[in-house]
Amino acid sequence: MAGPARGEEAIETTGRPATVRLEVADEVATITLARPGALNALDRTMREELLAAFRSVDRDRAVRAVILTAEGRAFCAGQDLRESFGGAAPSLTEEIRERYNPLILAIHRCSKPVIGAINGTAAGAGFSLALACDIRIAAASATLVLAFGRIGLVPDSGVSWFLQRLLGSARAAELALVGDALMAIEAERIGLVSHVVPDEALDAEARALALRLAAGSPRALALTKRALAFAAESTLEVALEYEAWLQGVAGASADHAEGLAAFREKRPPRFTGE
Ligand code: T3D
Repeated sequence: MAGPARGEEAIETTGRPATVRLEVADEVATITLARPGALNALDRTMREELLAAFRSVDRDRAVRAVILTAEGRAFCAGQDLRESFGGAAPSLTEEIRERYNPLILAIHRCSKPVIGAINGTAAGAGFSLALACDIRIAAASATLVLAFGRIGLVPDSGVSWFLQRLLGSARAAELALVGDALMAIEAERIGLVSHVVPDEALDAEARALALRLAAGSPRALALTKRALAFAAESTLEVALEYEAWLQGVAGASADHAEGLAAFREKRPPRFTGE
């Protein structure tokens, strides 16, 4: 794979044309799924390239916010079913453990805020990719569908974990068991996506939000993500203690000093991540 991105680059791991593009501009990385002819279904190469892209932006100090989006009329149709073998080897357990779970963790644990710009259908593991993002914005024509049950599989790649936390158990059970497609507007109503925007405005809206995030303190944003992830698993007492500890870290940073100075001088802060 090529090194950290400047301008636009394709992530290639196999010598084949890249299926994922990574572009960095104005401290915002845009990761684009680029197999529109297959509705951006995840084949093995694409999963590897997507993982490489997230690892790259996580390491790259020049990146302060990330957008995950896709080319064409779909966001991602999930596992490429032309690559699936049903009951034949290799076992799906191993496949999910080795190929999907690291990808979901890389997105969710990315130290930069990740915006999912859902441009079209997100199905199966494509739905999971969207759920792993911190914030989701959807194009009005997008739909989200837990397609797993339709092919006799169970929701994977974090669906059971994310859905219950985002929606509560009853709504999560309905979605997971019934599996009806959700139109973007309904997904917004139940809180699964933050905003629905006209299709043609999606890129600009996602970018505007990413630029706002990129202007924030990288350190504070990374610690905020850690606080949220930690609190989801802990009691109030333990979460309070963790917040206090994180605040000690943030409070000792140059970014905090800069934030205070900017407040006193009535000017926008210039955060460096130090
Ligand atoms: O196997 C493992 O490794 C386990 C991992 C599981 C994780 C998963 O993600 S399981 C879920 C896999 N995904 C699905 O089951 C979704 C299947 N696709 C659909 O349900 C529908 O295609 C969509 C809802 C995504 C879109 O519907 P629509 O009507 O807009 O499009 P279409 O006509 O169904 O599909 C257009 C083309 O894309 C078509 O190809 P063709 O006939 O034009 O040559 C279709 O076969 C292809 N396509 C759609 N989804 C996939 C796909 N090809 C490969 N894999 C796909 N997932």
